[in-house]
Amino acid sequence: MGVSKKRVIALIPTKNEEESIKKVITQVKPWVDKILIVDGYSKDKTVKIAKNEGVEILFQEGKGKGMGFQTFLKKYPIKKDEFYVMLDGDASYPAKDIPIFLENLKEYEIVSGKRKGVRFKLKNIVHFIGNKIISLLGFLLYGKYIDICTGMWGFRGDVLKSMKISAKGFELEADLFMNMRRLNLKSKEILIDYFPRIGEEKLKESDGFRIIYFLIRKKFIN
Ligand SMILES: Nc1nc2c(ncn2[C@@H]2O[C@H](COP(=O)(O)OP(=O)(O)OP(=O)(O)O)[C@@H](O)[C@H]2O)c(=O)[nH]1
Ligand SMILES: [Mg+2]
Repeated sequence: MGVSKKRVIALIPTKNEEESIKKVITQVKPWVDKILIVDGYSKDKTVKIAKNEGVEILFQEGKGKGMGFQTFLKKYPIKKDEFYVMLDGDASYPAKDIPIFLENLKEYEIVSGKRKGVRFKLKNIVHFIGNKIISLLGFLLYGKYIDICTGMWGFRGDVLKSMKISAKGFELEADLFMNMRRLNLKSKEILIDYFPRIGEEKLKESDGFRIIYFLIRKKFIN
């Protein structure tokens, strides 16, 4: 059951997360009324495992995490007074913090997780610097500094209904941030743990450049 009186729905985007999805579902379940998985054509057992856990699956149109979110906005009957929490299906985000997100959604229209412990391991240096550059660019172009590339967000239903998302892939979070600014939403960042993902990485360095280009293009071109 959700901690708030509002109905709470967890949204989990997945693509080939068979190694982690059961763990994520188990961690999320106690805090929400419903779990909805938006799947991007997983070729492994992700969908089967999720179905066995009694979770609803929405099969996305097109390719990429952003297209998954767009399908959700188009197909899912979002209600204005519901609360939504989105987190990745790779077990890198702390489901135990969902109640904090819900508590803040009573006051704020959009809530996002600021990741601590994006560690300075050699493997992660490119990620770390890339994340900082993207956040800095977000500040320079849109006037607010947040951890843009975070995969944990909370939204009120009415806010989701007013969002316009054009991102197809991993620019999704940048698009959420831009919607936050464009709609002048009352927002809050919450400090969260960030764990090493279970399973295979899907984000590539080229995605970082795509996100940067997206932030610039949307500001100056369309
Ligand atoms: N619906 C949908 N989800 C996707 C797609 N691609 C990735 N995802 C999911 O989006 C979430 C974030 O993707 P990740 O691969 O973890 O990307 P990341 O967290 O930026 O980077 P790493 O964890 O380092 O790989 C995960 O839950 C993925 O399963 C897609 O095409 N469609
Ligand atoms: Mg991840």
